[in-house]
Amino acid sequence: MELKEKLASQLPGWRERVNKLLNESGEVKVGDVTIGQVYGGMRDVKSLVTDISYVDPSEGIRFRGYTIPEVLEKLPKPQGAVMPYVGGLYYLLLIGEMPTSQQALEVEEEWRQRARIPQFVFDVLKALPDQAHPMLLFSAAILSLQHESLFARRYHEGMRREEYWEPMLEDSLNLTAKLPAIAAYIYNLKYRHGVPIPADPNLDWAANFAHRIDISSAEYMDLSRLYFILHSDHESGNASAHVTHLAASTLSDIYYAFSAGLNSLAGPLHGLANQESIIYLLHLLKEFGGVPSKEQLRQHAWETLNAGQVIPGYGHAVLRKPDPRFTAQLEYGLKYMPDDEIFRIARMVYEVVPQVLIEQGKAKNPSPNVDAISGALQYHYGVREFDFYTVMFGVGRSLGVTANAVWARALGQPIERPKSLTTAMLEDIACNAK
Ligand code: CMX
Repeated sequence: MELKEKLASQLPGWRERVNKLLNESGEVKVGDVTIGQVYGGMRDVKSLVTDISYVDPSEGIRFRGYTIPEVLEKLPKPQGAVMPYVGGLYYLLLIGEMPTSQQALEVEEEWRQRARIPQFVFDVLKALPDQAHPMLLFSAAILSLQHESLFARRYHEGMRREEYWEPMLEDSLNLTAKLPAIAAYIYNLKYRHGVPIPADPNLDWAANFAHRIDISSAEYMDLSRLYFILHSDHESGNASAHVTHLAASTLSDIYYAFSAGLNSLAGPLHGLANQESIIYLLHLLKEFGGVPSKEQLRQHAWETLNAGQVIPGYGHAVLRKPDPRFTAQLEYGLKYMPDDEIFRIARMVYEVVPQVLIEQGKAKNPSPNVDAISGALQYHYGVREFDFYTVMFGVGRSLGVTANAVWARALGQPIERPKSLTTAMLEDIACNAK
């Protein structure tokens, strides 16, 4: 597998680079931590490292140095498609080089060969209550796959540290290969006839997801590619990436680690915000019987804030400008569904809510994030079961966190264990600083 050979060839240089940095400059300070940050969710504390993506507060995400428009333009695409192969994006995240068509197709082929899902996964899913949230099903399915972890098996057989990354890569490819099918199975089980739709061997990873939830239009296949690419990675500090990394840092395998990460994605301040956003847009539609006027929406937004609620899809811990993942989806919507009512409400919210948040003066970033509009696009194509949206976010997020996990193993990143203090200690520090 070229992917594996390429990774192996990069490792000696990277190990040397990191060792040199640590040996020669390990004592150099990166920044100071304030009491506000200790008590405030570690915002802006620079204490994680990843070379796979970076979020600039004013520019947004770059994957391996490439902006979203660059990624969408430069990655190889299936014939006739507008959006690229997700396999190419995975290659870029893992290797750091823009893939050729052949390299992107090699990843797609690896996924095709590893996509078989053992029966016990379906049994686990069917055993859960009908009313269980799809994120519970998704996380449980991935956890049950732990049974097949190559890393766990090789570790217990005895494996040299330098070899850890290899079974981690194998596990990551095996896991990511199965996710569109698992997600589609959950969708069909919960909302449709319950009969799985077999994969089409002629379709790529993302298009097969669309096919397997029975939406086979070229437009929705392109949207699926776009959706999974946009949700893949957002550097290391976001909750789902960080939880996955933290869990994996104990040398637990990627199934345990990603299942844990998904459980944090399921929170309304993180991935579940896409579900909350569409609920908000549908509520506006019902309340105003169509697209509200600016003044109606302005008043409504104030009522939401005054009731102590957040406006889902707006604000961000790092970003200070509109999220380019939002912009990419907005552009997609403007091209394919400019007259769709929900999409028009999402646009109206974008026109009104940032100004309201500025006037309220609390949110550090009044702009939309990825979740403000993703549901509107899904809704348009008929994916209206909005409690499923976070599962789709999770399918995308698997790409970034598994790529990071492979590199963390390859570079021997240690178990994560920050130090905690008591409030009394912080009070003493504050007192001595006066
Ligand atoms: N609506 C109302 N209030 C908001 C807000 C919003 N969209 N965004 C921030 N605020 C408030 C915060 O609740 C906080 O209030 P308190 O001081 O009363 O606690 C204050 O503004 C300051 O918050 P902040 O420093 O700007 O934002 P944080 O880094 O603490 O939180 C986030 C970031 C995303 C959790 C927050 O903006 C939020 O709750 N947004 C809505 C939920 C959402 O869209 N989440 C998805 C984020 C993307 C993702 O992970 O998927």
